[in-house]
Amino acid sequence: MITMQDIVREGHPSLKMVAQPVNIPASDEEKEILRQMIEFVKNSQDPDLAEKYDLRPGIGLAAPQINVNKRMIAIHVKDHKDKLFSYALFNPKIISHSVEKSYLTRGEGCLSVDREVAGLVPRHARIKVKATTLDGEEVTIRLKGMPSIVFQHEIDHLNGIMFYDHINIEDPYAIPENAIPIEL
Ligand code: SB7
Ligand code: NI
Repeated sequence: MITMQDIVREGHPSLKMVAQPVNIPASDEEKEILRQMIEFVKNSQDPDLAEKYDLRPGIGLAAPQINVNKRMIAIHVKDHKDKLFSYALFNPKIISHSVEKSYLTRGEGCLSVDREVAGLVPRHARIKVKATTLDGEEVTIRLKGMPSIVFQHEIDHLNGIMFYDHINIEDPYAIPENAIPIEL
């Protein structure tokens, strides 16, 4: 089982690397790691399990955060209408995105960052992602709102990019141009 002890923190080289694509069909070992990743994300949102295992609630996880340098992400998050977006994916790729942006009004955090980082993180408002599921099926997923932001946060991890790399250093709370505010 994955716990916080497995999560690498800022300063670890894994977080700055471009992760390797997974050869499809994925190996049993790769599938098992991805299954554990989605399990961790779900467990971290269960109050009893989170307390028992001292998990910080997370809505997503990327393999480099557990020091696995492969293109795998797990996401378990609800949108503003309470619709669940639960995905465990290999080789996720943004194949198109809106010009319009969005941002969380309260900024972002990261399980690999043990400090509050102030500032707004501009993201694409809408994205289309192509990926392969645990069952080996190729899927195309259209996302907006919070799920779109979480996908972009996780895919960034696969490219060695942290959420704060997007924050305007001169003025962290400058409202991004042409962007939809999203309240958490
Ligand atoms: C706020 C939090 C996350 C994504 C977008 C906005 C995920 C936090 C957990 N992670 O560090 C996953 O990489
Ligand atoms: Ni993160």
